[in-house]
Amino acid sequence: MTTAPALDPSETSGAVEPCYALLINPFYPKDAHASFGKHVLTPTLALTSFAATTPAHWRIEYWDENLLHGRPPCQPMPEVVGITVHLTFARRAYELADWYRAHGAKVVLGGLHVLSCPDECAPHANSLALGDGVQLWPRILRDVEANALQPRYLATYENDYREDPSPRRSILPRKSFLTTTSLIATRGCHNRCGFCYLATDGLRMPYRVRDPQQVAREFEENGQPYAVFIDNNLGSRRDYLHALCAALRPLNKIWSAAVTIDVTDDPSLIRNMALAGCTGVFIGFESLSDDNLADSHKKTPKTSDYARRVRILHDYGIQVNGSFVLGFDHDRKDVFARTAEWIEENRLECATFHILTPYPATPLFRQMEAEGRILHRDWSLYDTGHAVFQPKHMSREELEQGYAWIYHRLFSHASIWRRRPEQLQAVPLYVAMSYLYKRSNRFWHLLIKHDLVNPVWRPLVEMTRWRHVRYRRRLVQEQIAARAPGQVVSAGV
Ligand code: B12
Ligand code: SF4
Repeated sequence: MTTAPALDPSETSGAVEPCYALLINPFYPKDAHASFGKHVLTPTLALTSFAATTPAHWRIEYWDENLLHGRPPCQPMPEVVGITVHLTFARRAYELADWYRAHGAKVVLGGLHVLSCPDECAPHANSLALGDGVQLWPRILRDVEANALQPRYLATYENDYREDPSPRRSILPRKSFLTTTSLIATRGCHNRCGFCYLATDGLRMPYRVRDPQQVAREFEENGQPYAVFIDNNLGSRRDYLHALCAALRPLNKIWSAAVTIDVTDDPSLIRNMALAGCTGVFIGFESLSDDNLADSHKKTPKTSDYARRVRILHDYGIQVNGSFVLGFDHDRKDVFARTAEWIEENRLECATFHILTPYPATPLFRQMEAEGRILHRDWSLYDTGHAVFQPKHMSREELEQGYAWIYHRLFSHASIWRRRPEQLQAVPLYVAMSYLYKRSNRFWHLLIKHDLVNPVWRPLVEMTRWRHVRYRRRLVQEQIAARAPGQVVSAGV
């Protein structure tokens, strides 16, 4: 889980096959403190989103190096290799790019890191895609065919998102992920936190939404019981989320999504989410210190109100995966223990931790740089598991040790048990899921390598769906029983 497959420079490759494009998601080392399972939960939409715009006479193949099936194919050699680049796996992306170029393919690099550091990427590519691949990919392939490939292509995110085609999920290996239904309904976010990638220079991503019916159709058509919304914040516009829930509700499926805690301002929205199949939310609490949140310009309710808001989600059977950033300027050495205690007290079923990471070209990076606190520019360590800047109130080693400690504590038997849901019927599935996700790192590479991820996980997902459908019926019946005379309640679940 930590070493990429070798690329032998002397290896012979096949002849170049015209109009054959290979799309690669490069390997990245997995953090052993966190769950290896998270990497096969659901695939990124980076490649499938623009693969949908490939002209019919092109053959297209998808290769995710993180599925541990060895090095990407080269017999025959693709005419075009498209690689998505994030900072943590930029080095591997360049290795792949250099290898494929040396063997006759044309390499196109795209993704977030290409947008933030184009000059660093340029020497490794025939062409760079800066911005939205959905608009650029057909142009790039047309230019390849005309032998007129440009060094750079640029597209903004200001187009009408509703016009985008559905991602081409048929190219994904279905057995390799818990679900291949990664869905996206919105682009952008109403917030602009200084540490978030959305604040990267040159990335203008106005808030846009897709047609709820189209999103529901994609969910239905992909035939899986569970979907993960990969939106930055599915709750940015509440009227839209209400409409999306109405479209998802008749499917009788389950899903999870990232939202900000202020969605709980409107408990009727939480109820609608539950009725539409939401079983879990990923919430960026970021910090339990109001000062840290103010520094990062996150518009969020007071931290003293977080516990009440978590209860609203739990009351509707929605599990909470809390995301916490460690190492902010108001964090002292007690931040680890305090955060762990709060998570256990409020029974967050799952938690994810990140060491504060100043991504290049963001306001946070500029601030740290101006203060002389950036320790190095080895992007492979900008993976939120390493301290890459000098923290204010602790040493860099203390921050990394605290990060390891808090994961260890939250993945312990005692902590898993302390955080079990209050609804008794939900406990057995919670325990099974927690052990598979949090305590099986020694088995994950076997499940991944032998295509067993979906077969092993799927029964638990089906049971969760089945339990949730019954829970929804009960919710509606309770409302019917409590309704005022003459009030009409929809019984459809
Ligand atoms: C799904 C996801 C994951 C999945 C899968 C990751 C994977 N690489 O396989 C999992 C859960 C495993 C994961 C893990 C991590 N992730 Co992640 N993840 C996401 C998420 C939620 C969605 C990605 C996605 O599908 N976006 C939608 C697609 C359509 O957008 P896109 O990738 O930008 O692609 C478009 C363009 O960039 C372009 N494009 C992209 N590639 C290419 C290639 C070519 C050839 C072309 C032409 C165009 C093109 O076209 C696309 C359509 O417009 C994003 C947040 C987000 N909403 O984007 C975070 C995000 C990418 N993750 C992030 C991070 C930090 C991580 C972790 C390091 C966190 C951690 N500590 O565990 C790990 C490690 C993984 C890693 N090293 O990349 C950060 C990256 C920050 C940065 N500046 O690079 C993000 C932005 C989250 C955030 N808010 O900070 N992640
Ligand atoms: S709320 Fe989340 S997605 Fe939105 S800007 Fe802040 S960190 Fe980024």
